[in-house]
Amino acid sequence: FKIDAIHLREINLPLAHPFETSFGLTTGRRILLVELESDGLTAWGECVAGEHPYFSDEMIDTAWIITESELAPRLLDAELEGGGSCPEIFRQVRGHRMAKAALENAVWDLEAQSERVPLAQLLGGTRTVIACGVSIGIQPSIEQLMDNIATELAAGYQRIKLKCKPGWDTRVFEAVRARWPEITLSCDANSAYRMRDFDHIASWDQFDLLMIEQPLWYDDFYFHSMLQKRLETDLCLDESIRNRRDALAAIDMESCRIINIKVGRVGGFSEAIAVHNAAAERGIPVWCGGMLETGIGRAHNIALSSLSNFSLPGDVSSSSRYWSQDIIEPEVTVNKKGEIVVPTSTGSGYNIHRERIEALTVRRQTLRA
Ligand code: OSB
Ligand code: MG
Repeated sequence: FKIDAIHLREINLPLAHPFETSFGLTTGRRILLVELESDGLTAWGECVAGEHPYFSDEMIDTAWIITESELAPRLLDAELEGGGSCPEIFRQVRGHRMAKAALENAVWDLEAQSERVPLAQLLGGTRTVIACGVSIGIQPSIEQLMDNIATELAAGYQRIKLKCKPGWDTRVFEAVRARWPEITLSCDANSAYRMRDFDHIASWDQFDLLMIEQPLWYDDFYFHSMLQKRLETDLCLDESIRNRRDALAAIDMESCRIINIKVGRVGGFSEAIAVHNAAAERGIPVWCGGMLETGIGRAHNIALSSLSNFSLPGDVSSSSRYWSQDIIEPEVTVNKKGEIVVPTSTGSGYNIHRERIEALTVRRQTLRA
């Protein structure tokens, strides 16, 4: 099919609670949404790039420019078979994977609608429910963290991931393990450690963590493989994995034993499926990461998480953990077993709350074929 129009918009949405990582504090999000029109159908995509280039080198303003000047014109010119056509259409543009993913994922959504199948099924998903964990940001105090963990466990979440950094690590893990010796616990450093910290990180083997996520440089494989040799605990890579070849390199040199897949970070559903399959063939489990998405990105994460090798609880959690009101209906909810039920209706399975999006929009632009 052909895309008749692409609408870009920026919405500003305050977070219900601030989220702190080793690279900074987020209190609200500036989010680029794309809306595609094709033959009477509309489909949406969310760009997960942040306001600043701190998690990756992309940010909302670069994503906007690349989408407007390079990606949207190529998409409007193309004759598409489906979402899987996008990587080839965008191939000449290097990098900018989060910008590409927003458009590609919307095309997959469009394809699911036009074929009248659930998006999860179109992607090759087989799971009817997905296992959910939570990512808990760095807190002002250990007491505050303990309260948060108690709340999330009571809600049923299957895995607690603690954001950490030097000064918010060993002491915190000790306190959490003293109160909850048995829970499934992991940590995510977002690249906050260096080689001098190897012994320090090795001492965390005592906490029986499910994994340690991206402790070293955001673009590294080699030093993570050095570190993995020193640990009993499995390493997981997030930032370093940009595509299938990265996953193969990381698995081959044992830089990690688990992979976090974020569909925006790898450039869209096509590459996410390729990473998933490469890991599955080599016995490496994957899970779906999150980027503080609104319901549009969250719905796409749910569909992706229905693929079979998403065997560990992901960071896909309820809308209400992030937003006082989401921009989809119904909002994403998690049951008492810590699961999200994968929608079985056509497309993403959620409706867009257009009025709310209009009210939140601060910038817009339309491109036509
Ligand atoms: O590293 O997983 C990460 C949020 C923003 C940037 C990076 C990360 C995160 C999270 C939040 O951990 C996960 C979520 O959306 O729940
Ligand atoms: Mg991470």
